[in-house]
Amino acid sequence: MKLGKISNSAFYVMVCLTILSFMSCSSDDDNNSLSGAVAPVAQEASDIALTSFRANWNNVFRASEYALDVSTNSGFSSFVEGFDNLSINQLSQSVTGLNSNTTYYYRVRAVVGGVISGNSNTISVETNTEFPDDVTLKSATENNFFVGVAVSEARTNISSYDEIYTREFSSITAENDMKMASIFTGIDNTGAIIYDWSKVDALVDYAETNNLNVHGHTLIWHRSLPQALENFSGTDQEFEDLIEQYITAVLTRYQGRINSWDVVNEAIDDDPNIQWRDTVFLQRMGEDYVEKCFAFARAADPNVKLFYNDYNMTFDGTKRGKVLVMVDDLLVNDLIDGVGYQMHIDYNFPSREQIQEATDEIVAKDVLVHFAELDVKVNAANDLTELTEERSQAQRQRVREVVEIFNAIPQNKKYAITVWGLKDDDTWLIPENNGRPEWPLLFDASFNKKDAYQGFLEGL
Ligand code: 9MR
Repeated sequence: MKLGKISNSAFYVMVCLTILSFMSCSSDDDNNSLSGAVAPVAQEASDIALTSFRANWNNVFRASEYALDVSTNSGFSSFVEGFDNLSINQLSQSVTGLNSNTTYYYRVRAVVGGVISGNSNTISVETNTEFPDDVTLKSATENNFFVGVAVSEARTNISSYDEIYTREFSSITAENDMKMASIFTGIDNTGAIIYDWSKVDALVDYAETNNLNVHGHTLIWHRSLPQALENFSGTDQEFEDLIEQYITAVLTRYQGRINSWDVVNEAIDDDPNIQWRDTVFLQRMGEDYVEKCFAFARAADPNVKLFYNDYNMTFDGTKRGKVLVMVDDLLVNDLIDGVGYQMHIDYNFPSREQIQEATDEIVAKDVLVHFAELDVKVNAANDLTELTEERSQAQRQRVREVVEIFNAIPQNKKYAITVWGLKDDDTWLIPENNGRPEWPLLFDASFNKKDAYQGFLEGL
């Protein structure tokens, strides 16, 4: 049979139809779907880390590039952002920005002469769950900001505590030992304050021996009132003189050894309509008592950094507004250097956006920022009798968010993140809530690193 002559354009159409029919026949999972467009063979992942891995595949003859998909599901019904048909002109690709402890899937196609192959085989890979032991909170934040821990003098010089304090942290804060009621033990018959410096001295020595910063907490707090001030029968002026005497004595004694102090703690009222909490300090010294205390501190030691510290600042915008006004007022006379946002938060509250907004507002002021007293409740609703894997991962994510937000603050304004205790069973929250189980810290009762600890590192 004699074949008729085929025109150029008809020949072209035929070629196209042939290619199209091949394409429609090739299943997505074919390894060798098209002549000239052989699918690559994906190889096992390498360089697997907490939040990244390297995807690998073999060479396809004459491929000009490859297209990589990464998904958290093996059906590829959604893609990891940035890894949806990503074109690559080499035989491996680093996949970053992932979550730890998560299974990912990847597949790849080859492009040969403008024709795309079917999908390779699918490789699954699980990101790591823990940082290696030589990465510590301290090493990961060096030259960036202090990572502090609330300590008590009674729990120093116990090897299991010491080992973690010195390995993981660059700063300490006394959870209770530097409060007024602990130092100011009475008034003698000449009217002078009687001091007990023993625990403060021991902690400051401990910090120096172990190269730890000390953030002092707290000079003035209505909940740590010495008996002698509670029942004080002298005049208001005599009361104020005692406060000046106290602040001056503490700052003078530890000049150059304690780097910063919470001068006044929790002075703002929670009632939106009331500025100052009703305390003996307000009653005796008047509405400018906060300013007076900061001025006493500045005069006693012009080099120590002076902080105001308060709670609910991340979500109570009204309270925060009042604090910010006070900060502005103190800044007029250069009386304040930093603000502590107490981070007693929940695994699901406040939102990341709320914490970010609160942070932006303090960063806009000319002060250092301290994320103080960090602990993350997971059992406020009392629905757990043990820390579940799910809640533990949620807590890890929360800690990661908090650290990410802090870490993004301009370098010259980052002071410290301080966790409020070392291990879960030491937390103030259990006695505070009549024994309700709680696991709010970075280490468990046996001194093991928790998921929340890994979340801190992930946030950096
Ligand atoms: O954690 C502290 C707890 O051990 C004390 O009993 C309590 C009263 O002194 O203070 C706790 O710490 C508080 C901190 O000093 C200021 N912000 C609120 C903290 C929790 O109450």
